[in-house]
Amino acid sequence: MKLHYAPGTISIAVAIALHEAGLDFEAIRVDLKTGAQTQPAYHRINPKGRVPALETGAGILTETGAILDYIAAIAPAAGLKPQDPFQAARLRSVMYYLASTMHVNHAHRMRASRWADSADAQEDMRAKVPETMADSCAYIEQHCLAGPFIAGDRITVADPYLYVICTWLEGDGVDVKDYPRLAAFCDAMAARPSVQAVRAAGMLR
Ligand SMILES: N[C@@H](CCC(=O)N[C@@H](CS)C(=O)NCC(=O)O)C(=O)O
Repeated sequence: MKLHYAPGTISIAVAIALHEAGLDFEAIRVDLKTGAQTQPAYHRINPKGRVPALETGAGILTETGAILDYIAAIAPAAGLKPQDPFQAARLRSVMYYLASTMHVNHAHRMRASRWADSADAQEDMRAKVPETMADSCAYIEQHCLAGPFIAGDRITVADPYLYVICTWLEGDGVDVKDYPRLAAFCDAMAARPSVQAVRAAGMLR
């Protein structure tokens, strides 16, 4: 498989999950700084112009949550999603929240121009990020960590998703130490060989 990624972005959740699943992959860097994601060559991979995109034997997948779900499904021995239908759906509900709310809150800092043209409106959006990200952290802290990890004692594919978003918190003006369970989760993730491998590869800041 080929993972199209950019360092520090949500695409690194996929890299971590591939390591956790024990699946080999080729990492192809997309240079967001030079706008490679806006070029026709990359639009042929992902017409949305975003990372991640995962080239599989069956075709190309986009959207972090869907890719993570796929990784859990093709590597069942790694046990990266619960067998129980309710618990599996609960895991997906956390990933949908990360995709639809927490990642979008964060994007208002660097990508405000997606939603407004005027400099004032964009500045208002940027100013709101510490508050909306803190709200998301409080929700995760109180409702989403069933144990040290999202599903309890075992790591699942939702954990790399949350972890990569947590690496953005400092830049978003949020101190993870204000959320003790989330801070412990981050420490547990940082200690994993999968996370250390992507860090050593320069994929995570
Ligand atoms: N919903 C998408 C969002 C992907 C996304 O926004 N990725 C960002 C990096 S974190 C990106 O590619 N940004 C490039 C751009 O906006 O031009 C997913 O989860 O895969």
